[in-house]
Amino acid sequence: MTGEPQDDCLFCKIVAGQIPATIVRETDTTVAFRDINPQAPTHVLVIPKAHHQDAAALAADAPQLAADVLRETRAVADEEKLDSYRTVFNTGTGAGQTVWHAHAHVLGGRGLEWPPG
Ligand code: IU
Repeated sequence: MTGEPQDDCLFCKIVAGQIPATIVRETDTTVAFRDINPQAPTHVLVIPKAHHQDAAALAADAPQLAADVLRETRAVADEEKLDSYRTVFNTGTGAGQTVWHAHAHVLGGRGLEWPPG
């Protein structure tokens, strides 16, 4: 069920402290940690603690929590001293989503091209 921890979800395990991650920020509702395969000098993932499969489900089912995630992307950028940064929600396989627990990528620290690949 949406919002409930999933046994087979890697990011739920990070939230539960069952697998390690380099956590940079934590709030009552969110966790931010460094991506294990960084695509930029700063590459941090911001996730809701509650399980929602993607950004669309998060926005539909828990809009306040979606706002919490978005607010935290800004907080991460501030902590990383990023004037410019990109916030990405890959939603669906065709867009490159590989982990089915909503997450915002915060990318910065280098020039970022547009359109993305
Ligand atoms: P995606 O948008 O679903 O493709 O992003 C998933 C990200 O999760 C991707 O950038 C991975 O490098 C990252 N990640 C991680 O940080 N730690 C992990 O244990 C695993 C994936 I699996």
